[in-house]
Amino acid sequence: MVVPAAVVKERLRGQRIETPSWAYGNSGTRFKVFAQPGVPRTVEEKIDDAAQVHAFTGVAPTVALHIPWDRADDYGRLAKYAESAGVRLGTINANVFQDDDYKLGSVTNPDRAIRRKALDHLLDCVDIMDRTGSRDLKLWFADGTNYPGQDDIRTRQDRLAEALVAVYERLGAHQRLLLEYKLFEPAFYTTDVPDWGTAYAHCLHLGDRAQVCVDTGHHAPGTNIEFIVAVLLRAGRLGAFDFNSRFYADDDLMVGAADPFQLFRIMAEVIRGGGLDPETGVAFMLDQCHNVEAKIPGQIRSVCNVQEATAKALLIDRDALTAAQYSGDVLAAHDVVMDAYHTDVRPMLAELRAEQGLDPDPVAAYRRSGYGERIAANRVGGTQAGWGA
Ligand SMILES: [Mn+2]
Repeated sequence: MVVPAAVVKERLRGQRIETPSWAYGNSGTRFKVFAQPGVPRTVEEKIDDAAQVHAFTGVAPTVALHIPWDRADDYGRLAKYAESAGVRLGTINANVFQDDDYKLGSVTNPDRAIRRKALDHLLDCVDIMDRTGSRDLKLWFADGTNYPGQDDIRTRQDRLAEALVAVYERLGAHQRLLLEYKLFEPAFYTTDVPDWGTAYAHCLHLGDRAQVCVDTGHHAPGTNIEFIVAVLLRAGRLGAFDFNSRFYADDDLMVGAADPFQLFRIMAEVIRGGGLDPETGVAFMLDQCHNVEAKIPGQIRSVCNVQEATAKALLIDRDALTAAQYSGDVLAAHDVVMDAYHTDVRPMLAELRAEQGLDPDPVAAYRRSGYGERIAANRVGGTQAGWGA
């Protein structure tokens, strides 16, 4: 049976996609950061930009902060500012990778004092969560080694586990720890949390509120990410996505740009495993940097890409698929999936937006609004906030 559009739209209405504060600031590669006019000079201006994405899409009501890039004197006041702008503060992202002290690692560093400094930062982030009302603390560690013998692989796991326990014990009853993994970079020989299995093992040891964050750019080429999603959801440990696209390494390009079929396959497994149900608590976050394209419309486009993949995945005729699978009809089963993927869902999404009082084309509407020209004219002087500041 064809899935009715009303059913798909109802599920889409409930989806929430979080945007990252760092997407609005200047970013680049290790070769060059290309400055763009109108980038935020303060965390408040980043929040203003995030509010634009929500205003035009209706599904991006929270913005993730990165500490210390988004450090504020008064986080309670910052939370109020966000509310007045039309959004809320979301996930707190810790940063233990930018100090000289962390050359040989943060929480896995051989030096106890440096490990303590890193842990203190993570605990500070939980204090901030208490004040912002954030649910999730996202941890990504750049820790690793470049050469065989540089440090003891197993001892580094022990140090990591010790720090994670200390952070987990500090969390409030409704707060979660999201552990992100990444195959390589900046470390090139070993990374201390290189894959979902390592992240999962640490989370199992910690408890139910320790969950894995799947950054779609953090795998080896050819990795079947939807399989990881299925396994983690089955185990009740998929906490969040960091969505982005990759062609080669950790490219942080717009989600759905490099491989929209992969994004569809991921969303199909999310839906199959109940991950779109609000009670499951899977957070859909963007983790992207717009190095050469305009940032706010880049975020709007990304949100729309996630919605399109979700809509297509919702269109999979589950009854027909199950029937084909049980009858061993491989081609029919594959056809059911591909029929959904090949459906043009853009008219449905345009209709959904119109029903919600939004413009059917959020990127075009943003461009017409003149916001980009206004910030380029007004945000002069000062230093851009965040990365590279
Ligand atoms: Mn990430």
